[in-house]
This record gives sequence, structure tokens and C-alpha cells, in this order.
Amino acid sequence: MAVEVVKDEQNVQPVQVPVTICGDIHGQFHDLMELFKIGGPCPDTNYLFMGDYVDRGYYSVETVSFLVAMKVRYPKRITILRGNHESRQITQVYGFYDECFRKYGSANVWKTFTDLFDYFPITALVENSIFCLHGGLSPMIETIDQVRELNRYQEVPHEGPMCDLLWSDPDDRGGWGISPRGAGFTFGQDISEQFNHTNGLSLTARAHQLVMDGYSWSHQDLVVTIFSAPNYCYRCGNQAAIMEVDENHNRDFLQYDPSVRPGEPTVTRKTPDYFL
Ligand SMILES: [Mn+2]
Repeated sequence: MAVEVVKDEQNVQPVQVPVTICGDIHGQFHDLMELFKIGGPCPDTNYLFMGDYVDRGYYSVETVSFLVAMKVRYPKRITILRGNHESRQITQVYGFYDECFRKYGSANVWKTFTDLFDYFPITALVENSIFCLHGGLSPMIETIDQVRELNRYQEVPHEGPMCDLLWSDPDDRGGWGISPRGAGFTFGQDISEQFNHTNGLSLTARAHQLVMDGYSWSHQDLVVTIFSAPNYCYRCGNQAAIMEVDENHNRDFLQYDPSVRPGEPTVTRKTPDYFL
């Protein structure tokens, strides 16, 4: 059912205000429940999630199942974009594959989800004004129309425009730079200025990077990073945030801390070896 719902969405999925824009969740299911407490339940609040639902945290299965179920039930109320972790290759390294195997005794559920990920839209455009995506810009993409022309129905490629949109990061240095991640590029304020100007945008919103306050402005407020996994990997000590955009396009950031789970210590627990 989810394939049928997301496959007909556009590479640049149009989204209306009011909407609440969210960043990485990374399998932190209890914190996702906290997010809906802070932001309001779906469908009372419209949501736009910018990818990275799985890997790292212990509850990727529950996290992505919940979001996909909400998408099927309220397709016009929630938009779920693809992150660089919604990928066969990455999930075999960072936890989702192992979690599926442990919880279901086979890779079938992992296979079904990663096949679904190929159909997720890769960007969204809020009221022709806020361009939303997981990573960042690409030297091969000058216009939003060029994003519309991509064939997105595939595993996240190792290079090229679709890879860059899911992997790139803003940087203090100008121009294009080599990304230390080994995929995508870094892009400077001059690049953001040109892209926002060319496409008539007020803002590019993206996720993908841990920021200690849950949100962080770059490039003189042309780019915002939103990160919605508090105390990322159960050890980073960061706050999480979501960005509300109201009917008048006013923006408001809501920050939150980790949810406290019954029976669990409130102190940060010992970090499992595989996070190190
Ligand atoms: Mn990411």
C-alpha cells in the first residue's frame, strides 16, 4: 500500500502550509513519540520528514513502520522524504539490516522496506518558497526543474545529482568542496545564494548533520539544518528540534530533550561497542 501512495508523488513534492518540518530520527522511536507530543499528533499537525528514519538507534523497525503507516493512513498530511540511510547498502552497515534479522529471523522485512525506499520522494517544496531535502545541493543541479527530471526509482547512487541531494553539507568555505563523508559535496554561501535566487526560494531546509541545539542556521539564514534525534546515539547530549511553518509562513523552532522510558535509568547508559 505504501508503494502505491509514495510512487506517484513527485521528485519535488509540493507541500502546503501550515507544516512542521523534521530532521533525522535514526531509530529513536520513543523520541519520535515525544516529537508528536511536542508538535501535535498527525493528522492534527501536518508533517514533513526529511529522511534518515533508520539505523543507529535501537528501534528502526518501529520508527519506519510508524511513519509509513501514518503515510498510508493520512497521505496528504505527512510527507516522508528519502535520506541517505534509506538505502540497501548503508542499512547493512549501520543497524537496520541486523535489527530486522534479529526481530523477524530473516531479511524479508528489510528487503520489503528497502524496496519501498526506492519510491520515496527525494525533495519537497513548501509553497514554492522552502526547498526541503535530506543533504544539500549538487554541482549538477542548478534548477529545481532539473530535480524533477531525475529518475529516482533506484538505490541511492554512489555519485551524481541524486546522491548529492541526499549526502551534501553546507560549509563555511565558498564554492564546492570535497566532502569528508566520501559522497556528496560541501557547498558554500555563494552556492546557496545562487541556488535560492535562481529558484525564487526564501530558504533551503535540510537535515543530515548533528547540531547541538537541534537546529542551526548557515549561509546568513539561507540554509537551516534541522536534527530531530535528541541525545543522538544515546550519547551525544544534543537537543532535538522541529520547525513549524504557519499559514503566514512564520517559522518557529520547537526544541525537545530525550523521552524518559519507564524502567530505564535517566543517566546516559553505557555506549554499545558498535557505536564506537
Ligand atoms: Mn543523513
